[in-house]
Amino acid sequence: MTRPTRIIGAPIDYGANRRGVDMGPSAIRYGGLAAQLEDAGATVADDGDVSAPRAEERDPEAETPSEGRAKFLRETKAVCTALSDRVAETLDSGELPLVLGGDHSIAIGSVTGSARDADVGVVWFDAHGDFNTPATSPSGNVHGMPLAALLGIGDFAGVEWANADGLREENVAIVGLRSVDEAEREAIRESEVTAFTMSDIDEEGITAVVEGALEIATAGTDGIHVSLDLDWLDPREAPGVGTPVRGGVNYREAHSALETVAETGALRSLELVEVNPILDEQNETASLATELAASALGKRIL
Ligand code: 6HN
Ligand code: MN
Ligand code: MN
Ligand code: MN
Repeated sequence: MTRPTRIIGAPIDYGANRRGVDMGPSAIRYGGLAAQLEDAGATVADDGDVSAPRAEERDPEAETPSEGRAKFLRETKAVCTALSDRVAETLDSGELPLVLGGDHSIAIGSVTGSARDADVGVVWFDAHGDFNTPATSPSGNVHGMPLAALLGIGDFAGVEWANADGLREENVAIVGLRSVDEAEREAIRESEVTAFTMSDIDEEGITAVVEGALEIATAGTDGIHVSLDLDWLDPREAPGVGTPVRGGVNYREAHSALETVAETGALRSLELVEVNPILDEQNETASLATELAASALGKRIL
């Protein structure tokens, strides 16, 4: 038995350095999302997309942080604030929000919405730490910052729209890490966040690592938000992503991980991000995203 699921698209690529992930929501829907979710036993409603102005019409530096760089901060704030409300409303109505990105900066909206009236844990499947701040970011791209923003790290401290009320560092687990910037590494180490690297998966296996991550995210919380950056997978499995990094998990490991998520019964909200159809092959990364969502919602072979 699955809860009714509501799809919410966030078609933006303000936070990434190459165009294309703004087409992710369309590609994922076209890849058969609704049918996959129905196979998983979910009833599906689709809210369409939150509205987002075209990047070309905007000045990326219109709003600048007090230190460092964060491109399209003003637009990211507007979209994430709207998304946050939609996610919170969806949960209020007893449905499970399934957010489609878009670049990973949209997690600021998804997680603040999910953690508005509840204590929430987060499992962050990603090649990257997404723990930069405007001051430490080598790129100024906000998709490298959402975890730091949600947790109020550095200059994100006290930034109302970006900090997640019901999220504590000790309930956050990153899984699959293999690309981290120098200052980001320091910040992760200094935090209470737990990071499971690809080496941990090599040594312990995917099941043990994901069980460890879920234990962290469920400890003392009302439920978990799963943020699935498709670059978590190896680029051979998922070529259509904004920032591919070799050495990721394979197809079976990815499914197994999301099946383990489903088994907890604790899934509260889910997002699929960083699908870039322009770089994809025959929409295979988007299709894979739909399959993984179905696994997270409890689809089984038998
Ligand atoms: N993502 N660490 C790099 C940066 O620019 O901050 C890459 C971030 C990638 C973020 O894939 O969601
Ligand atoms: Mn990411
Ligand atoms: Mn990533
Ligand atoms: Mn707040």
